[in-house]
Amino acid sequence: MKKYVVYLGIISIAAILLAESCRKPEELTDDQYNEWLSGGSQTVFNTGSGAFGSQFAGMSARGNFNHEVGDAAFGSTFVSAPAPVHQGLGPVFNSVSCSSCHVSDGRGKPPGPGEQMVSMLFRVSIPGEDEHGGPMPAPGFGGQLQQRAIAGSTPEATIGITYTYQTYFFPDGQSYELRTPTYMLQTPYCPVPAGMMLSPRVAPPVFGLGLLEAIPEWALLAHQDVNDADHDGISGKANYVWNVLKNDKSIGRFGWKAGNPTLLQQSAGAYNQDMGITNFIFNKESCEGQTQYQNLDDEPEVSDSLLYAVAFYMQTLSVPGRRMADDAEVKRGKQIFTQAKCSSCHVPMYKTDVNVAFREVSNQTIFPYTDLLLHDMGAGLADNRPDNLADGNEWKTPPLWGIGLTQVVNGHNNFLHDGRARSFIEAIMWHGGEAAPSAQFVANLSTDDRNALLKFLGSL
Ligand code: HEC
Ligand code: HEC
Ligand SMILES: [Ca+2]
Ligand SMILES: [Ca+2]
Ligand SMILES: [Ca+2]
Repeated sequence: MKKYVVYLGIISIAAILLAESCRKPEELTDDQYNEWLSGGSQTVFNTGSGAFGSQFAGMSARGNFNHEVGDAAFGSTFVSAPAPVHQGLGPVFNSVSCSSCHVSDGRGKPPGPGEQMVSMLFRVSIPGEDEHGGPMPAPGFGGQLQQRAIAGSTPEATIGITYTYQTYFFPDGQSYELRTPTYMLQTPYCPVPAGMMLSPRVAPPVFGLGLLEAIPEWALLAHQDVNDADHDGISGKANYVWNVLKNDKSIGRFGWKAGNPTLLQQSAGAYNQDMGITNFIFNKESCEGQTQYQNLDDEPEVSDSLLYAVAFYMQTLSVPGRRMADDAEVKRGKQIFTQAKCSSCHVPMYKTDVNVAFREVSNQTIFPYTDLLLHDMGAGLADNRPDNLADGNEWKTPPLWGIGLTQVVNGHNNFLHDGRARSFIEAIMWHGGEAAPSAQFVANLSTDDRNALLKFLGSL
């Protein structure tokens, strides 16, 4: 409680600063904003295991109610029909609830040795594009591999994951180990089409997304430099993807390749593909056109209002505030973050659009540390599977806000799209392609400076 009072004080100072400079906001430097407030007014100072699960402050009673309905739906376990509630699971699916993958509103991880995949999934496609420029569904498998099925149906396939391990040394003599995954498609229920491509993805954290959705498109495009016209080695490309309700393309913001335009569509797609739950946006079972399809699509299996409530829940989770932002070593780490050009992609600060209809996300200064753009990350991280404008080497820069609380909330430090990294330093040393010079810069740091950088990441 005490902390809130202190931060309220800081908020009002920040508000004065903002008000004084509102004529020329573009001239404000990072330091003039309050970096403690990663999510602007939607920042929460909770450093415990629930750090990713707080609802926005200052919502109306109706907003709080919708958030709570969405929260309950996010945690609901679906079962196969007939059942009194939450029926319609499958016929094929990845998991039984949103929260079984987005654990505590945080991230998933790859399975351990001998375990089944729980909070991770595989996208699939064959070469070519669908009618909207998206990935071409694989005959028999569609756009996603479902490794589980209800009684009477067959899982599409399972995936075996093995790792090879290699040790490397920094110039200062310290060592680090990287593990490289290999994926094996096992027991497919039908012949695998030639050239089928697999894209492994762990569930990313889901807090702060309403603020990312509120960043104006022009502000994202301002960082775009598709052909690296300024020759700094960093490109950055917006993905443009099919927006079902708009019946047109929109900028992609969500998913590891920015393959999804809105939180509503992402949530509807998750119900449909990840759980086999039809809805008004995706009203055919994921196995439509395949042998397991039963054509039982007359009624959506999740109601429109519950779908909207879950999407609203995704829009209204607060961002954890910074810890130790004024610590001398953390501040030095932040300078190194800039010197290493991490901030070229992990762009620290944005201002959200003015939005009178959704004032909780309106006009907020936020510190997400992402540009939401696609970058070539090199062959080491490539999935070699295109996704709209993203090619096989490209990934969206993930936000880094709250990343220092991953261990506390999720009990692991598995990072990157497939969870292969087991620490910050492993995640950094996997950076290739456009980001290779940044990784090289970090490799050549003194032990103290590298530790300062890692401490800074831990403070986000
Ligand atoms: C089987 C695990 C799994 C389940 C179940 C699941 N998700 Fe996800 N979720 C993922 C993965 C993996 C991604 C990244 C997808 C991609 O890269 O395209 C994701 C991405 C998202 C995102 C975008 C996050 C971001 O930062 O880009 C949202 C929002 C989301 N899921 C919401 C939901 C909702 C709502 C449900 C339940 C209806 C749900 N998810 C169920 C695994 C899952
Ligand atoms: C060229 C753009 C670019 C630069 C430069 C860059 N990154 Fe990244 N970063 C990315 C992308 C893209 C990913 C996701 C890659 C993946 O999942 O395979 C990523 C992932 C990460 C992750 C893991 C995030 C997560 O949610 O799993 C961390 C931590 C990280 N970067 C830190 C850094 C640091 C520190 C630096 C500077 C030394 C840096 N990055 C430089 C683009 C960049
Ligand atoms: Ca179903
Ligand atoms: Ca499928
Ligand atoms: Ca450039």
